[in-house]
This record gives sequence, C-alpha cells and structure tokens, in this order.
Amino acid sequence: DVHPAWLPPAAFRAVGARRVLVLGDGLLTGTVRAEVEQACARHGGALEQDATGSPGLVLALSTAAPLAAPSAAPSVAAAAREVLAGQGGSAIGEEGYLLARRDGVTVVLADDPAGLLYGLFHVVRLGEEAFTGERPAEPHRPAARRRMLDHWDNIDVHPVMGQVERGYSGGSIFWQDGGPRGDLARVRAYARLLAATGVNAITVNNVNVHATEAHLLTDRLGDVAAIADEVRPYGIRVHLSVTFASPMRLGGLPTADPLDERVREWWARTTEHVYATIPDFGGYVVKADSEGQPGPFAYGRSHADGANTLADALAPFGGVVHWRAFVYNHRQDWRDRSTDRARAAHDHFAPLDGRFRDNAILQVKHGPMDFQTREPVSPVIAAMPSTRLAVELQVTQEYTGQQRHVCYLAPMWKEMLGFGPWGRDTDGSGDGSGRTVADVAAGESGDGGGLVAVSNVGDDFYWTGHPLAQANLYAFGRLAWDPRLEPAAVLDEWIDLTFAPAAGGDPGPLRRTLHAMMDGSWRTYERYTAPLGVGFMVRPGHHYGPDVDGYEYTPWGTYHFADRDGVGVDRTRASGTGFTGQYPQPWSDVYESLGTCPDELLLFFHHVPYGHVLHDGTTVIQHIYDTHFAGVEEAAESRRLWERAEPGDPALHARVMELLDEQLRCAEEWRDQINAYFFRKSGVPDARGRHIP
Ligand code: BDP
Repeated sequence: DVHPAWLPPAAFRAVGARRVLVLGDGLLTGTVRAEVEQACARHGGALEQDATGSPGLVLALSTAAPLAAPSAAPSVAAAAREVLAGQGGSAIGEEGYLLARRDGVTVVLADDPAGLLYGLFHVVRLGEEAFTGERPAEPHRPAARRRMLDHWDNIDVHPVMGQVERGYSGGSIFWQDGGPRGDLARVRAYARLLAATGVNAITVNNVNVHATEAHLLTDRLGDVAAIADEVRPYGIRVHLSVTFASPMRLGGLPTADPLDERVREWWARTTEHVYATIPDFGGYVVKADSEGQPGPFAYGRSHADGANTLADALAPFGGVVHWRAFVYNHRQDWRDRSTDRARAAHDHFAPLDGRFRDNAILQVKHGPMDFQTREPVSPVIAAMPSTRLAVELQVTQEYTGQQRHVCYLAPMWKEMLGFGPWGRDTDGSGDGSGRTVADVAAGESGDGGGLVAVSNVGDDFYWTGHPLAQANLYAFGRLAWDPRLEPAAVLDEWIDLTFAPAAGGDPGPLRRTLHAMMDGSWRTYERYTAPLGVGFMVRPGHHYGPDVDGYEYTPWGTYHFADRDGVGVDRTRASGTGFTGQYPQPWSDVYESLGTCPDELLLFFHHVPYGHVLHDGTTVIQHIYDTHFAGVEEAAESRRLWERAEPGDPALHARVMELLDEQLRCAEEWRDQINAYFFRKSGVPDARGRHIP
C-alpha cells in the first residue's frame, strides 16, 4: 500500500482513452505495451494488435518492420514514417525520442526501447494536450547518459544512523531485518516512478559500507540481482557501493593495495562473477579515505591508483566506477586556523586530472563543503577538464529540513547547474567557453559523469515522509534529463500529475497554493537558518534544529568563527586559507574581494565585523535579524495557506498540516537562537526593536 505519487492511474487518462499502436521488440517495449494496455483497460481505449487499424497514438521503434517496409502497413504508420523521413536519416540517439503529431496521430519514435518508454511518459505528462492540433517533430534526448540516485541504505539497522543513513522516510525499500525485503513490489513501483522522471541508475546500499553490506559484492550478490530484475523493465541499472578494503574483508588477502597484483586480480575475478550474475550491472561507487572509510592512502597510493584498479576490473564489461571526491580530514585540529575543509577535494583531486581511466567517474559534491543550504559551486568542477565528472546533489534533506520542512530544492540545483565556472559575460552570453556546471556533468555529447543524487525515499506511505518532498525527487530526475528546465515549470508538471486527477482535472487553486508555498521555500529555509552562506550551526550528529556552536570546537572543519567583533570564515588569498585561489577567474577575484563577493556567500568567504554593510545597504547584524524574522513569517504564511488548501486527499492534507506545525515551531527556534546568539555576541540591538530572547 503506497501513495501513487506522480503516477496515479488517472494520469494515464488521455493515453488510455486512445487506440494505441506499439511497434517493436525488446524488454522495455514490452513495458510500454503493458503500461498502455493497463491504461486502456481503465480508460476505454485499446492496444492495437497490428498495424492495420487507425490509432490515435503510435509508439514505434525506428527499426520496427512496418516503418522499415512501407508497404507492410500503408495507412497506419504513415504519419510515423513521415516523421522519421523528416529526420533525414540521422539517429534519434540512445534513450532519445521524437515526438510529433500529424493528421490526427500522435507519434513517438525511438531508436531504442528506453526512448519509447521516456516518450510514453512524455505523452502522459502532456495529457490531452498531446492529442490536439499538429506538432512538428521535436527531438528529445537526455543531457547526460547517467542519471543516478544513491541510496544510503543499510541492510542491518546501524546503531547510530539507523536503516537509512540520513533517511527521513522510514525504513529502506530494499532491506529489512538484516536481509532483502521479501516483497519487492515497492521496488518495482519505485523504478516506474523513476523512469517517468528520467532516472536510469540506482545504487542500492550506503556509501559507508558496513560489515554486512560489504557482502553484497560476493555471497549476497543474489540480493542485488533480485533488485536488478525488478528495475530492469524500467530501464534502470543497479550499481553497488563497495568498500575499498573488499579484497581483505571478503577475499582474505593481507592487503588492499591497488597496485598489488593479487588485489587487482581479486577485483577482476570478483567483477567477472558480478557480471555473470547481473549482465547489465552498472558499476561500483566508492567512498575512500573519507570519514573513516579505508582507501589508497594507507598504501601510499593516489586516488587515481585506487579508482583505476576498480575501473580496470569493470572495463571489459562496460561498467563504471563512481569514485567520490568527498575526501577530507574529519579529525583536524580545530585550533589551527590554517586548515580548511573547503579546500580538501581540490587539494586532493585537481593534481590527478588526466590520470583517471575513461570508465572512472569522479563524483563531486556540488559544493566544497557538504550539502549546505547555500554553498558556492565546488572549484573541483572547473579544475579537471580531462576527467569525467559527475555532480552529486542531496535530494534527502539532511541540511534542508529533513523532510519535516517544506524545501523545494530545484531552484538551488538550477542555480548551481546554470553556474558558469569560468565566468559569464554581463549580457549572459557566457565567457570564452560559455560552459556551465550542467555542461561539465553532461560532458561532450552526453558522455560525462552526469548527475547523481542521494535519494530521499523510504518505506513511508508517501515515499518521502513529507508528501511535498516528492517534488524534489521528481525534479531531480527531470533536471538530470534536462538541466534547462525551469523549477516552476517542473513543479507544475508534478502538481498536475499528482493532484489534477483528484482535483477533478483542474488543480488551479491548489496550484497557486503550492507555488506560493514551494517556489521560494529554499530561500525561506535559508532565511531562518545559518546566515549568509556560513553553513552548519546545526545540532551535531543528527543535524536537525539549531545549535550555533554545536560544531565550533570539534575537529570536523565546519566553523563560523563568531566572536564579539564579527563572524565568517576568511578564505581569501590575502589573509585567509587561500581557498578563493582554487577558482579560475573571474570567480577567484570576485570571491576574494569584499566589494564583489555576493552577499549570500559573504560569510563563506570572509570574516567581517557585524557592522559590515551588505550590497543592499543593511549591516550584517541587521540582516541576520531581518531574515530570521522574515523567514518565520514566511513559514507561518505557508501554514496558513495550506490550512485552506484542498488537495482532494484528507490524509495527505493532515500529514502536511502536522509537518507545517513542526516547521513553524522549528523555524521559531532557529530564529530565536540565532538572533539571541548574535545579539549577545555583538551587543547590537535590532534596529526595529523586535523581541530577541
Ligand atoms: C554527510 C553525511 C554523512 C555521509 C557523508 C557522505 O552527514 O552521513 O556519510 O555526507 O557524503 O553529509 O559520505
């Protein structure tokens, strides 16, 4: 029993009311057929058995017989054939499709079955609109080949992190009670939801690989194969997080040195067995030398050495290794002001550019720190032109309200993906290269590392705990497919698919409410939490709720340096950690200078006095007060709006209401603690005389 999310049966009404012809073979074409058949059974249409009728929708592989041999079906596939001819013989491309409508027939054409599936979901999104007027053939292709969700799921319940590390939606959809779930129907339903967004890969276990989970690579591989079987019909490949120490932990070798022949041989043999069991296995994900995980440093080897050993084992089978760049010293001496965690990934990896194999993908968190509400783009993204980079996002809301707060993340991702690491002309046309973060992830012709995100899904009825957090999962997939999409438009898609059926077709008033609650919710969250890009200030361990000094005197490298005179981290070249020097121009200078550093990142890059005046004319201290009062007001307004909303689902309404109560309580707690802290430190009262505890 699970919420249908963005695929309620009624979302298929327009498709299901048609006569539909599906042409082609293959597993995924079979999925398309089954989807259509189910929709037609419900909504009165029919799946055509051959190409002799007059369908309203044709979904066809370009190689399907009736298209290849025109005489086979003169009338039916005529429109499809014309569309194809209009292509001028050029390939539609892997996973891509052409969508067109002419002479009353809507046509989806694809070169491979995955494209047909994505095309079908496009038609579903359009609804009746897909069946009106004429539509010139539009090609659709994913920006990047890899669009992946990492699940930080444990098989055993971890004593501190629970079953899903940083999970806020109940247990794992894969694992339960120390083993695989008996019933994988939910996994199948999940794969279907993901396919409708464009995601095509999942990792089924935590990047922190504990004892039991390590065995998924060998004696528990059957459990992984079972998951692969469930998701394969939806075009999704399974990847596995593995521990670098596998050759020792599983293979009984005395070493995991990546250059030791026995170790290389062990990886090769083990990987061969993986592919014998799961022929379309995607590859490995590795967190090494980070937060206690083993890695190549123990053997005096580089991370390129480590990644390449696994890449070599995977290469014969077309697999890839996602090697994470999240490597830093989490036991640093907090008394030494010169260490800077923000520098770590660039310090470690930039010198290795060009030394990774082709099938080694360096997976870089989008910011230099750790999924904070506001961070600059990681300088690593601009520093490794000869390496395939994947950009990693966090859909699970570890630092953005833990799925108790409404925080629609697409605007943050969009800003990050659209960022030009090499600068941009003032007219927006771009610098010399004009490339964005999204371009780097996509790579030339889509063969870059793509986008990866930490999933927010669990065994909760709504999948994501907070029903509105479904929008983040949906938006991740859509932006991974096409980073140019607008967050508000993606939200519209999600609202229409999810709520239109229950709202009798017109989610109009609800649409307005949800936009008012969600469009700006990331900025609202930012306002009532840590100010001006300084980050953290969360309760240690679980990271929920405010604790300004929670991490200040610990070895984690996440400091704000507030004292009676000022606040912020000096990361300049002139007087600080030199982090600004990791950026190419113009950002290196833009961030270095107080005059040009964007306000929202001020305290990330600079330590300033409380009286420092921001670009909008407010002082830092007054900005802190103003934003914290405003943020709480906005949260309260959200709650008021939802009170009157009618989503057509009383249980969902009640769940969101409850969570908004908690959000408001927590936002007030943040406001009071942050305001009180900085009032006491600075002694500067609020210019508007509001109450500060
Ligand atoms: C941090 C999380 C931690 C993860 C780590 C990672 O707090 O649970 O293990 O990221 O990305 O944000 O590996």
